[in-house]
Amino acid sequence: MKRILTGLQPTGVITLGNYVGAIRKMKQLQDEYDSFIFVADMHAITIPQDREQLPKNIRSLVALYLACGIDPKKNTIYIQSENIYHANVSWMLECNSYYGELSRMTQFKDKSRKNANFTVGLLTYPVLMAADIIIYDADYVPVGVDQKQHVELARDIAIRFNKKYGDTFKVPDFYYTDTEVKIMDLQDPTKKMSKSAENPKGVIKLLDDLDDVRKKIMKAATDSEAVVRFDPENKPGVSNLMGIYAALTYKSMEDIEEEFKGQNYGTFKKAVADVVCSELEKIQARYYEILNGKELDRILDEGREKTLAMAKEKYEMMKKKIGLYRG
Ligand code: ATP
Ligand code: LTN
Repeated sequence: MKRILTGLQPTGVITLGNYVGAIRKMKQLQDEYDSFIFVADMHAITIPQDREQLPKNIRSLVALYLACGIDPKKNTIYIQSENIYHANVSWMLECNSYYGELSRMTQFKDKSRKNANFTVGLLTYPVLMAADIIIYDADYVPVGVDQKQHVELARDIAIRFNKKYGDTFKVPDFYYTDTEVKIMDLQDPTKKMSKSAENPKGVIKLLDDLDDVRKKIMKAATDSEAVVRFDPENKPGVSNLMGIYAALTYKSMEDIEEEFKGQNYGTFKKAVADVVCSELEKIQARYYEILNGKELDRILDEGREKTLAMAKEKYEMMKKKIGLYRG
């Protein structure tokens, strides 16, 4: 059975973008693949985090995975920082990665531009991500398109290590779907919907109050043409709402255009709000039950023990190949 693996950062409540871009893909694939999903908490500290809030976010993210339908019987679920091998493997990979390739990563360029005093962790972030992936010999990595470049770097690093030290890692691949959607900010549809956006009105979080969700959608930026037509370049707001509607109903853009032919944006937005709220309502109902139950810790303990044993094996193999042992 081929293996898929993904992680999300516990940097706040996850968004509709994270759900469609990553979690829901994992849910759809969990029957066909050996599935690994984790909390990328060490990636989260590449930018400052509140130390009281972070543990709450970590727990909440796991509860959200489960509430979104990630089945603990079909997935290995764990927390990155509970496994010391990720950072150790990452160091060995860092010593086989280049400053040039890391400084060219789009995410690094964006985030370092926002804060001149950025940490080195922001630069080496994709190497830790490569470690997360290749320690477990993952075949495919289901992430949103914004993370594709990092998966390609993980490929390059795996290939380079294999060439230099002999076959050690499986070379991973970005997981492509035919319905790849990048959900954009509702207020500024030229930017991706992001957990850390400054304006909360443009972002739908999975635990948002449903009345607020409805308001945010009804107030989403559109245009003056008053035609529901998919044209991301000239009609980014309407196209984004169509993308959300398509992702949740599995309808094609043509079908959606047909469905709302001759109707105004108010009617269209109401339909989008209805499908979003009905999806979130189900998730929220399960979330609170799971968050307060005992099951969550048992699942995480099991995930930790399983991944520690797997990662240790790879780590020892790497040490031997590199020559890190008593002569
Ligand atoms: P932050 O804003 O804190 O940087 P983020 O919202 O971009 O975070 P991540 O934790 O970096 O979220 O990403 C989690 C997963 O969600 C990744 O696989 C990423 O590709 C995917 N993702 C994030 N935003 C979107 C989006 N707007 N549309 C589709 N997929 C997305
Ligand atoms: N960088 C990813 C989170 C992440 C990840 C990974 C995703 C860390 N390690 C390994 C897939 C595989 C992000 O979504 N921001």
